[in-house]
Formats: sequence, C-alpha cells, structure tokens
Amino acid sequence: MKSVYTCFCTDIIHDGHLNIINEARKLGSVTVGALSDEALIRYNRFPTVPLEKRIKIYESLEGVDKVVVQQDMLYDQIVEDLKPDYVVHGDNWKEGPERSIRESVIRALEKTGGELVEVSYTYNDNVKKIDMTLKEKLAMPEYRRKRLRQLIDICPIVKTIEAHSGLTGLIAEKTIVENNGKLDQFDAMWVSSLCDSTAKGKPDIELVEMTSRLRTIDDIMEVTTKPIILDGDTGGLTEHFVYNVRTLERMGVSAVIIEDKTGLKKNSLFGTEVVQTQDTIENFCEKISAGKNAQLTSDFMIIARIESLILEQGMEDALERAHAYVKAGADGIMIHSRKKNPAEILEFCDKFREEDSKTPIVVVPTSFNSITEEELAKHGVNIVIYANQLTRSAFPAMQSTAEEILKNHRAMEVDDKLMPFKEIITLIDEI
Ligand code: SPV
Ligand code: MG
Repeated sequence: MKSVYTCFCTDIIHDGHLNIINEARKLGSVTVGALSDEALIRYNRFPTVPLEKRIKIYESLEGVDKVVVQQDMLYDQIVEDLKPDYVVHGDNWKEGPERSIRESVIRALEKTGGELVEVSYTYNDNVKKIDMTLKEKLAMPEYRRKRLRQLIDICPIVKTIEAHSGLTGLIAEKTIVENNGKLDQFDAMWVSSLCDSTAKGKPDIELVEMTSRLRTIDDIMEVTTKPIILDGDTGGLTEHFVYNVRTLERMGVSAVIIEDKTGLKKNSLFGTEVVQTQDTIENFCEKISAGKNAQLTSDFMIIARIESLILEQGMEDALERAHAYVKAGADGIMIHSRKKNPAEILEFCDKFREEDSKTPIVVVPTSFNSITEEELAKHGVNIVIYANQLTRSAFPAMQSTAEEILKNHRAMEVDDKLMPFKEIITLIDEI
C-alpha cells in the first residue's frame, strides 16, 4: 500500500477538501496534516477552532487514515519525517505567493523519491459561500476582540500596521509577502490618532473627537477581520473613558492604549519641543482602574502608555509608572521613545522584565527604526506597531502627482507611476 500525504489549513470542510481526499485515497493510505496555529496565521487565516478540534474534524472524514500536525508552513520537515509516496494538493498554488510552498514540496520530494500530484481546484458556489462565511465569522466582534490576546500567546511578536480608512485597512488585511520561502503578513491594525487626524487635515491634539474616531474604526471593520488596537490618546476624562471602553468593547476593538499625559495633548514625536504635561501616577492609575471596572468581557485590553522617556523624566520614573499601572489593572505597557538609538527602550524592557515576566510590552519604533522585530522580541516585546508609515508613504506620492498634473496641464505624464484602477479594485471584496 502506497502512502499519501495532504495538508489542510481550514476550519470548515468543503467539496474541495473532499475531492482532494477522494483523489488521494485512489493512490493509497491517506495521512492528513493539520497545519499548526503558528503557521496557519502567516499562511491562510486565523483559526476559529483550536488545533485539537481541527484534528478531530479531519479524523472524522471518510477516507482519512491518520492525522498528524504539520508545524511549519513549508513541507521540508514533514516530508522528510513521513516520506510519503505522494503529496496531493489542489492546483491553485502555481501562481502567487503560495508558489514558494509548492516549491518546498517539490524540493522535499526530490530528496525522498516521492511525487507531487495536483488535482483540479474546486471553486463552486458552495466553496465560495463557505469561504465568505468563514471571513464573516472572523469579522464578528466576539471573534475579533479576543484575537489580539490569542495572537500574543501564539506569535513571538505581534506585527501591527496603521490603518485609517477602509482602503488602508484592506492593505493591512491583505498584504502578503514571501520571505525566505515562507509567507508573511501583518497580525493587527493600529488606529493612530496622528494618522486619523492627518487624514482629516487636522492636528493630532485630541481635536478629532471620539464619534469620528469610531466612524473610522467602523469603516475599517466593515472590510477587514484582523484585530484593532485603538490609539486612545489620553483617554480623556475618566467619566468619558468608561463609556468609550464599553463602546469599543461592544464594537469588537481588541485594545485601547491610553497615554499618561494631561491637558492639551501634543504628538509624542515633538517631545520636549512643545509644552506637554504628564499625568500623576495616582490620577492615571484611577483612570486605568475605572476603565477596567467598566469593561464587561475578559477579552478587551487596556494598555497604559508611558511618556516618561519622551518627556525626559528618566528610566526610574518610567519603571515606577509601569509597575504602578500594571498594579492598577493595565493589561499591557507601551513604552515610547523618540531617540534614534533603541538603547533606552531596550533598557526599559530588560529592567521591566526582571520584575514582570508576563505583562505584554508594546513599542512603536518610528524613530528607533533600525531595530528588527526579532531583536525586540528577544528583549521581551510582544507587540510592535508601525504607526504612521502608510500615511507617510502615500502623502508624498499624492503630492508629487498633484504637482506633475499642474505643471503639465494634463495627466499623461504621471500615468505610468499610477496603479490602474482595475488593480486597485481587486483588493475590494464583492459580496
Ligand atoms: C500615533 O500614531 O498617533 C501615536 C504614536 O500616538 S506617535 O505618533 O509616535 O506618538
Ligand atoms: Mg497618537
């Protein structure tokens, strides 16, 4: 009896998977690989059922003899371990980013003497409907809200990119790249006060009020499934903050980050060049506790942002505040710096981790942008936020296009720098 291997990365079985099993069992005894959570979130989409349950689902299918876990998205290890005579897969991975996974199978099978068999991919109405249902499920508040905590447990570091509109949300949701043969994508979205305000042509001084910020979040939520971290500025008055916590939680936002400043808030990247006042530890702890008391689910996170390094108050102050905020109930700490060198951020992380091994740490490496995610993770950072790079790349491109059209009295000269609308609309899902 020949051995056949196929890997599944789905929560719901549809005609396409059944077809693969039918074809596979014609060739021999069928082993199905259940792709691990870690690999699944980089490759396909976030699992809505745990691995153990996915294994049970696959085991219950007629024609499946055995189920194993495939740890890595690439097939090198699993093929070396199982040495199957055949690997069976749909033929839909010959183009696009999945090509590199296909190459890993071919490479691995060359070593073991196995053969890749590709069956025609099933894309009927039922498959389309199941695909859409899965996506809709992930967008529901109860799934989206808890996803950030799940990601913190699964990922070495949660990669977060700024979004301030439906379109930038789609970029955060759908951008996928191949890196050393593996696929990669962002995990979460940051609704920045700076970029949300800038998109509206307003300064970042808590002028764009919460109703408008909620509208932005809703625009993003309508077209995405990834979790949202809101930049909540100072959180405003505690009496208002508690209402906002309830609203955000109900919408399915995963976390709000509030910073320990008071009075007229200015953007941190101005540092001490402008007047900015840090709140007292007592006041800010009260705000955190009030927010935590208002929240109804255990999924939602209130993360306290420390501005001591921005305002040059020193490391001791930053650490004292961090521990006090955690004691007051903060579910995470964001430490910020506007130095080019990451030394003070890393010193903070190392010292904080000496006392607190668990509370998630968030950083925003806008100024200290030479540090890699891997290095940050080594120092105990759990979430990295790329807070404004999408806005900063779009603005100069739009400005230069406007200037070119003005200079040439027509649009022909700019056309080859522009993405055809046909391509842009491929981002947008049809129902
Ligand atoms: C934002 O993105 O609005 C932030 C991060 O608060 S920073 O601009 O670096 O202060
Ligand atoms: Mg901000």
